[in-house]
Amino acid sequence: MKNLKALLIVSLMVVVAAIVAACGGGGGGGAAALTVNVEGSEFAYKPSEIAAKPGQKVTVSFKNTGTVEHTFVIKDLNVKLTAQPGKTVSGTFTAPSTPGTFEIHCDIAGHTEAGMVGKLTVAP
Ligand SMILES: [Cu+2]
Repeated sequence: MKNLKALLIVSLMVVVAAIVAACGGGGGGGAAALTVNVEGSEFAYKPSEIAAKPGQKVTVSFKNTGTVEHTFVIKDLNVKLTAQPGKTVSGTFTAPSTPGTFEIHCDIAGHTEAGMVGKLTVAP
């Protein structure tokens, strides 16, 4: 009798765990929104690489820790954030539904050439 009760409790826990797993697993494409804090200075992004899931909503909070104006541009996705020194600007975009890599760069004259580049990787 005692064993049966224990078995019942264990099976119940397994069922609950299965339900929780099913709900939390997501039905693909429904990745939770991502917020990334990126710092820009002369002449680099920190971090310089961002990873997102296909179709994921991405909010970039771009802080200019340098002494001149910097931008955060992902040309392929029509993303452009411009931050004055000491300022933080943010923008939200949706990662493409197909995996790939997208260049991030600062479009202030000379900055890309100086190494102010990064990469967005979209992968499942
Ligand atoms: Cu710059």
